[in-house]
Amino acid sequence: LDKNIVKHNYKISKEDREKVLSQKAKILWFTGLSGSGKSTIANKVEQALNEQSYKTYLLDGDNVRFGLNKDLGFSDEDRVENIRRIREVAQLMLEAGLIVLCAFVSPFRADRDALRQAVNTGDFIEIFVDCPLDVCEDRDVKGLYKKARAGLIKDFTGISSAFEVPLNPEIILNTKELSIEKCVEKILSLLLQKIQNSDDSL
Ligand code: ADX
Repeated sequence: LDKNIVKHNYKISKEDREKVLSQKAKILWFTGLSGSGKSTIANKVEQALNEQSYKTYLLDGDNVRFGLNKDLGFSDEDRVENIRRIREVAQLMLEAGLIVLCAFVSPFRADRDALRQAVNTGDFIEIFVDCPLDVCEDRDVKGLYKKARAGLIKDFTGISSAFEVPLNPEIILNTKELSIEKCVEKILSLLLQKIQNSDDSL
């Protein structure tokens, strides 16, 4: 960090922006193996919120890696940097008053916890999209597991790279057992409950 940088205090706060938008800002963080259902569920949740006129934005691993993070690969080091940048973007969007949905494998606990610690308790909702590896591998929507097993992709999460299971997520969704609709319902009910409970000044 350059010693000559001094932080400027903004005159408008997160609360001011939330008031204008008539909503409470939150981060919904989806973590889980590739093929577990993160993007599918996050998209459905965003659709439901959008229909109810909530202001949202969806950050998704595959998409962000086409732009902001296109210089990053899948080594441990690059994954840490991937999530660090996403954390910064998500925090800015939270400050802007949005409900931010983040769908990333985000395999390392410390990286996810860093965001929890950086924002107000209650603003961060960690959703563990918990699907057994063999089910993700059977689905193999993108054909990546087959390639990883054949040794064509190195550092593949669940096969040749670690996934650290969340210890205290707000929501666990077993997508092997639970329908997408049930998963969406579960998220919406917790989110709306949290929004209403913190809803003192709207
Ligand atoms: S993260 O681990 O750094 O959080 P991120 O969510 O951005 O990963 O990207 C994961 C997506 O990239 C997966 O959904 C998958 O389609 C693709 N992918 C390509 N190579 C790998 C790999 N080695 N490990 C995991 N996912 C990979």
